[in-house]
Amino acid sequence: MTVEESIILSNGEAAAAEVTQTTERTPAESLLPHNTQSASSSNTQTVIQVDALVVGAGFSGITAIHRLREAGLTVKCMEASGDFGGVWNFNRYPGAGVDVEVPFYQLNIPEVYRDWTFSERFPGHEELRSYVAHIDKKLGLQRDTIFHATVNDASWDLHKGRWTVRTEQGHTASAKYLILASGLLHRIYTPDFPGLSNFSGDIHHSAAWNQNFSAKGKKIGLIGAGSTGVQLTQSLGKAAAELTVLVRRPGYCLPMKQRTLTPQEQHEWKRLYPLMLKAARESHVGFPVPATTKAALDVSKEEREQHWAYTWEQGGFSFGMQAFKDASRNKESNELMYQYWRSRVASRLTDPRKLEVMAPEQKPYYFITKRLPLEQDYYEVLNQDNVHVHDLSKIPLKSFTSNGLLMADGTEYEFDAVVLATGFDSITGSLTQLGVKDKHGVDLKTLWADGVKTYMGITISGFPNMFVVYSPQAPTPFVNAVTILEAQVELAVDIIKKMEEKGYKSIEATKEAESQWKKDLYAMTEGTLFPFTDSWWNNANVPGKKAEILAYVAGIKHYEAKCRSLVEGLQGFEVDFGREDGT
Ligand code: NA7
Repeated sequence: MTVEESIILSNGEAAAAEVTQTTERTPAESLLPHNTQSASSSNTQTVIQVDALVVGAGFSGITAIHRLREAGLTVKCMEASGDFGGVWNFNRYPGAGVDVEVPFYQLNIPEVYRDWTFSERFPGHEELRSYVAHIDKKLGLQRDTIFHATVNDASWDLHKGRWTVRTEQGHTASAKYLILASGLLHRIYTPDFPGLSNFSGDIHHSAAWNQNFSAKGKKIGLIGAGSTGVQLTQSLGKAAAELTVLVRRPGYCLPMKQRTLTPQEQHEWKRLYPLMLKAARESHVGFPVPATTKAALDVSKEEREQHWAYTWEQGGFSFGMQAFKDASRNKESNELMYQYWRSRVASRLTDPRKLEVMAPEQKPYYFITKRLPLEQDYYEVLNQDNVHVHDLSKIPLKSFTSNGLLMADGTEYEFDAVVLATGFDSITGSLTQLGVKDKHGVDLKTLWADGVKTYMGITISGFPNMFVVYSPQAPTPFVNAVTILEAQVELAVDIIKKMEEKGYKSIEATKEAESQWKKDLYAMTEGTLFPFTDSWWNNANVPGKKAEILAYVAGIKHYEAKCRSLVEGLQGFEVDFGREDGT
């Protein structure tokens, strides 16, 4: 049996009987289908030899497998969980779904989209998992994927010019190229709440949902009002006897305008998909909407309100994406936008006390400088008598008790369950847990302790032939995920193709190029309101992490054009040409 065959066998049905589970599954993993197996004795003893190794089988990993295969490389993907789909394997709470509308949250691969239709404008988590299963079927991804393979060590062999990658379960792989596609919002963040372990009721994080949990008739406390908190409020508020939403800062929610989609209308659109997806790629945030060329302060109140009303009715992110051009730079313009938003909320959230928490007169942070959640009937649910709102910014949480929560003013809440919608150790959290070392043996976690350093967001000095996709220091946090990950994967694969064509041994970003990239990133936000708001966009959501600018705010079109101009002549890289004479 060849090495390749032994790996295929270890992922296929034939091997199932001889495979044993070697690691404990995390709470989230225990919810997953065991559709493939953990390390078997056969694959722990052989070293997997491939051109490219991909870490992570979410949308970015899947795209990387596909594009690397197209480029003629041999590729394997290692995935810690038991299935494809990344975040959609973990986000299984009631009401979970994507805030990006069809057709923009899908891969730009005709053989995949040709015979797939979604049932709603904003698909839910179950449908997204079916979609991912469809991609797998179309592209035959399983034959190149090893599940339950948790990468915990990767080092560069200077002599061989290859990466050696190991997993917790005992796999070893050797690859010329390493592609980290480990995701942005994957590692759960549970704040260090005092007395958390004293609570005797159910407690779970949104991304590790207990499928046996029923909210019916229960008293529930929900911490968090980001996109996840909003979706959970909408579903739990309808089922629970009582729901108390504990809010530190409210999300500035936009109307989703969800609707069902017919196969017929998608059939019509499909002819236009190449154009639509190209236009998304050439846009600012991954949606082909016209940029607003006017400043709010240069037009009349009537014109402003007409524009806002129009974009509001479009639904989705339109209100934010088509903001007046001075909204993210001028405080007065930003305030006008906020007050318009607040008036729309006030027309629905009629309880004045709740309104003052969810849309206060004085805004707690600038509009559009933090992810805008989408909502369907959030404010109607908040209005319900069984739904309560607690303002943590005024009365913080003191501790968990055995029955619920004790607040700083002595108020006690009794809950049957507490749900944490507190977000993720985002952006860097997954990358720094992989045990990836630079060519001198220093872990990425150590190297990034005082701040993220990359070149173009996709390469890192000291890590030859390694590429990071769906990554920091790129437009990633604030744009459509699929658009940016496709752009980044294609950039990485184009560099690899160039190297293979020329027979180069390795490529590595220079320190100078890296530090210039960071300077450019900071320069872009100068004069904007983004640096004034803390959130996961700038790593400020987890205490102890270094808060910094991590988004390339000039947008996808600008980013890709800039990267392409640099990649063209391999500018900012040191190249090992693999020849004695250095040619
Ligand atoms: P987010 O957007 O990071 O939201 C987390 C929420 O949890 C947010 O309301 C936080 O308040 C709140 N939070 C976090 N820590 C605490 C503590 N210690 N006490 C009280 N409240 C806290 O995560 P989501 O899961 O909603 O969404 C993540 C992304 O997934 C989203 O942006 C989409 O791109 C998809 P804060 O606002 O920090 O005051």
